[in-house]
Amino acid sequence: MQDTTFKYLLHIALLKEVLPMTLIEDIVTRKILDSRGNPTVEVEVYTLSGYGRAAAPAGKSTGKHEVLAYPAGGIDAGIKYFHERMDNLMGMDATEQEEVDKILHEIDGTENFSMMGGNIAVAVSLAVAKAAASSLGLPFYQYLGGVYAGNIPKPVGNVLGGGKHAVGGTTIQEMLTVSLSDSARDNVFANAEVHKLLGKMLREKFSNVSIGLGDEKAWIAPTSDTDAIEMLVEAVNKISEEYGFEIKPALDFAASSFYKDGKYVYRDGVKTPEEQIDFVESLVRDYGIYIVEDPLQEEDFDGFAELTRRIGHLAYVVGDDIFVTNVERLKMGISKGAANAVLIKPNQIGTLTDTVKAIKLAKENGYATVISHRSGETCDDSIAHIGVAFEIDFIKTGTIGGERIAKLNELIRIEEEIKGE
Ligand code: 2PG
Ligand code: MG
Repeated sequence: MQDTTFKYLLHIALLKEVLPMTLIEDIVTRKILDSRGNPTVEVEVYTLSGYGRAAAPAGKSTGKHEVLAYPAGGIDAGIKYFHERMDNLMGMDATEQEEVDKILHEIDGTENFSMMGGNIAVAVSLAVAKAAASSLGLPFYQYLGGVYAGNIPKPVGNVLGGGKHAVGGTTIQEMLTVSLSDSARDNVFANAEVHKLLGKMLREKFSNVSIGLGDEKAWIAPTSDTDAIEMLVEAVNKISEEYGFEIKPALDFAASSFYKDGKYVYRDGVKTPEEQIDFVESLVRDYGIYIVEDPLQEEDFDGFAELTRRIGHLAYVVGDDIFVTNVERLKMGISKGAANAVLIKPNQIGTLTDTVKAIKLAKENGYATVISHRSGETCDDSIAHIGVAFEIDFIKTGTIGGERIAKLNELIRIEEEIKGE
């Protein structure tokens, strides 16, 4: 027998041996706590030779067009609904992610996961992918991205905020720091230093008031938006100088959450949509804001397009609530030139396959990508792996706090593995 034929037959024999190892044997669901003390869902998927666990996060400033996190009856109703139908997934090959996600859509049967809940779907979908990776003995990022996966996204971290995440804070939901060195470890540490320095600056400025932390562990202080931005810029510049690499300021307005009756209602004044566009443009020009996320409300595609025309060459204009990780909404944005970057949140759309479709569409059209945590989180670190696997540009996941550093520390570990340091 020729050597090559022998190798081929051996290969087939081995494959036959290996394949059953990735078949789904069991699925376990449970309620666990999220970082706000609310129940969320955790799912475990078992194959003969592996296992994957994933948990869903929870948004507070959710987009109107996201899939529903849970059905009308709440998390228990969603879990019950899934349990009664999860036999459909048993025996499926965990490496057939698209098939698995198709079945999840079929099990639910609605456009927006309103029967089972997008949070249950996303936890199952991610747990299946992690089980497949574990069955094949591969790190999750490498299973998803292949041998060339290796770009570590730059971390974007919320350091001072308000909006729906912190009553009494700024109107703009998040003031963020973005560290841009080539080292993931240095970036993670530098962002945390910006957080620390801002805390010190705020305690000095507001010596008679107690300074708290919001949902994402960003500082809350009774400051105006523009004062807060000035402090952010000062802190970012100081740490940048100290660390010797670029660190930039960024903002997530989450503008839908303070858009009322056709106007943007700030604590210290009201702006028309035109004034809001001018305001955002001036912030980018005057303060060098590097990323502006959701600067306008979620239905204003034309406003996003106008703003992108004005500042798209200077800053990333990121769509979160406007796109909700949904390819149809993203396509609409692309056709109008609305935004030049997209926020990616797997639980906004409900499955890994749908998430990857949005990432690919964005990349094909030259949009930058930002993978993101939610304000309510667990220690699940899937987004760190997805970020590396698909060469995503940025990862927004806080700067401190157990549920945030779960992702950041995982980036450090992945970097070590990739660079072999
Ligand atoms: C956002 C997110 C995460 P939430 O608006 O980008 O920071 O908030 O999870 O509450 O939607
Ligand atoms: Mg946002």
